[in-house]
Parts: sequence; C-alpha cells; structure tokens
Amino acid sequence: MPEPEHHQEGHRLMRALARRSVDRTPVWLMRQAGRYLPEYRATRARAGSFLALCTTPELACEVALQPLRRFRLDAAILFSDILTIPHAMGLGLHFADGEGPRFERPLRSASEITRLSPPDPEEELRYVMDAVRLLRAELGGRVPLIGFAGSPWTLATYMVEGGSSLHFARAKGLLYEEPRAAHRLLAVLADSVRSYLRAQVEAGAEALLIFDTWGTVLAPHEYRTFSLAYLERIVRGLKAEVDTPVILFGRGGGQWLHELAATGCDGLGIDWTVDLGSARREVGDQVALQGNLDPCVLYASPATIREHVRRLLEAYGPGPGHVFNLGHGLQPGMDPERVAAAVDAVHELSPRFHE
Ligand code: 1CP
Repeated sequence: MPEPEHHQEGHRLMRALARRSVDRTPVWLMRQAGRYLPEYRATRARAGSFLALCTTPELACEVALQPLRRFRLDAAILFSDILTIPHAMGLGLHFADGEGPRFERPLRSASEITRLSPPDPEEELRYVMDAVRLLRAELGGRVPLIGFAGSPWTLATYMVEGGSSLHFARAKGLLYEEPRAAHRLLAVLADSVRSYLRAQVEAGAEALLIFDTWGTVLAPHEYRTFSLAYLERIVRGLKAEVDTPVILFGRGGGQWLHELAATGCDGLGIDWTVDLGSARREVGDQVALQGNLDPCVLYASPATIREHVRRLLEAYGPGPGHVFNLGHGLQPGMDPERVAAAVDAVHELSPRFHE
C-alpha cells in the first residue's frame, strides 16, 4: 500500500485533475483489478462468478485493493461493472464463462423502452454503494477512490444488442429508424447514470469516470446527438450537485477532444491512437488528460516498457495535468511483473517533468 502523502496538500490524482502542481505524475491503470492477477482469480473462484463478486461488497472491496498491494498506484477504482444499471432495470445480466456479458431480456421494442425507469441507487444498486463505503473506509485516505459508470450510449448498445456486438446493427438501427425511442432510452439512462454517480459520491467516491467505450462507432451527427449530448447532460447535472472531478473516457474519441472538453468535465481519458502531446496542445488548457499507453506495450520487455513510458511522459511534457494510465484496460494474459515495470517507470522517470 502506498504511504500517505504529507508533502503536498491533497492527493496527486486530485491535484493533477485540477491541473495543480505535483511532485511526480500520478498513475493508475484501467482494469487494474482483474484476471491478470492470480489473487483476483482466487477471489473470483471463491465468489463463484463475476456477478457474485460484484454483488458481494466484501469481495468486491478485496479485489479492488489487490492491485494496490502489489503496485505503487495513486488511485483505487471501485470494482464493479458498467452493466449494473441495466441489470438493476430488470434486463437479467449474466456472464457466461469465456464469453462477454449477456442479457436475458434485451430491449426488443419501443414499448419495452417506455416501461424503463431509473433504478434507486440505494435500493437495487445498494450492493455497489456498500462496496464504495467499505472500500473508502479500507483505503483510510491513502489514495483517492474513483467511482464509475458507463455512458448512456454505451449502456444502450448492450441493452439493445443483448450483449457485446461487432456491427451494432440493432442499436444503430434503433437510432436511425426510431430516434424518439432511442432518445427516450438515452434520457432514462442519463438520469440513471447521474443519480448513480451522485450516490457513489455520497457513499465515498472522490473522483468519477464515465466510460464511453462505443461512442465512436457512430457517424459524427449521430455521435453528437446520441452520445455527446447525453454525456454533457450528465456532467452539467453532476457539476450542479457535487464538487467532484469527472473524467470522460472516450474510446477512439481523438477527433472529439474539443467537444468532450467543452462538456465541463475535468479530465479526458484518451486511448493510444491519440498523440498525447497534440491532445495537450489542443485541450490541455481546459482539462487534464488521462492515458494513454498502448496496453500491448506490456507484452514487451521491462526495458522496452520503460522506454515507452519515457516517451509518453515526454510527449505530454513538463507541468501538471497528466494522469498516467493505459489507453484501455489491462488484459487477462498480462504479466504482473511487467505491470510493475510500467508503474515503477512512472515513479522514476516522471519527477523531472515537475521540477
Ligand atoms: O471474467 C471476469 O472476471 C470478468 C471480467 C470483467 C471484469 C474484471 C468484466 C466483464 N468486467 C470487469 C470489471 C470492470 N469493468 C471494471 C472494474 C475493474 C477495474 O477497472 O479495476 C470496470 C471499470 C469495467 C468497465 C466496463 N465493463 C466497460 C467500460 C470500460 C472498457 O473496458 O471499455 C465495459 C464496456 C464493460 C462491459 C464488460 N464487462 C465485462 C467485459 C468482458 C466487458 C466488455 C465486453 C465487450 O467488449 O463488449
């Protein structure tokens, strides 16, 4: 576990998101809890399933803490999944082994959409709030806790498709053919995400992350109308209610940096297809940037990993506002030793960018 930080007021992650000076670049990793860790696999086996792991606060808390025991990370992230909201709406989530998520009752008609209502975070999603409360207490202020949710459009793709998708035929078909039903679905999801994230803050989350994993499968007009507009609605709503930094992760969102920064968020999570230096020049005076090492760099040797970490720190350049992360999540086949090499490299190489 990292030591408490006495030398600066506030944690590095919080300072970096506010673009205030830090002694070194903060680092955490998307999917830092997960199958690449043997201790995660053991706890998951004890839980019996991924969903049982998510719905048992003690076990969710345990797996969220595991990566912090191994690596010198500057944040913990709630262990849960973005699909808890549709599950709470009654769609019947399950995870078949070796496959992605599946819904027993995907949305198949506009009338099913009309019947949806936002879940109560302290009722149907109480297990998530309990996990947040427990984790915050266990962390004891050592590092901040990040809460998260999926973007309305990303959630809608799973709810309409019934699971993961390649072409998003049904979800995109809905947008083009039944835009009013699509907007109704996205509006109920935006309300749900907003109240879910607000409840996470009340339960102890100190920063928030919204994953827009599938935004950029949309054409520009549809992206603005059906994804960005709802992200903006959520950010504005949250900003009126809580004083908590919000990070938006837009997978493939490189061409939308200006629009995403203009939502009023504090940080943008970017994937590895974006040049970090150009991104900083474009929007770095408005938002912090989180990212964006290609996760597959972690399949290389420690020396190569270190070189890529150095390159990324140089691409961002001196000064605050960078949260080191991967461009997407850690993968099950990755070696924890190489993950450690990346984290250690950030610790060793980043201070000189903050002198
Ligand atoms: O077998 C297992 O143990 C389950 C694998 C797994 C894990 C560890 C899934 C299934 N979800 C998670 C946890 C998870 N999911 C976290 C917390 C862990 C952490 O970061 O430390 C988070 C933040 C998520 C978010 C998530 N779930 C996203 C958005 C981020 C992203 O990866 O783009 C998405 C799209 C999901 C859906 C989902 N859940 C699980 C899988 C395999 C997927 C992706 C399916 C697909 O590609 O469509």
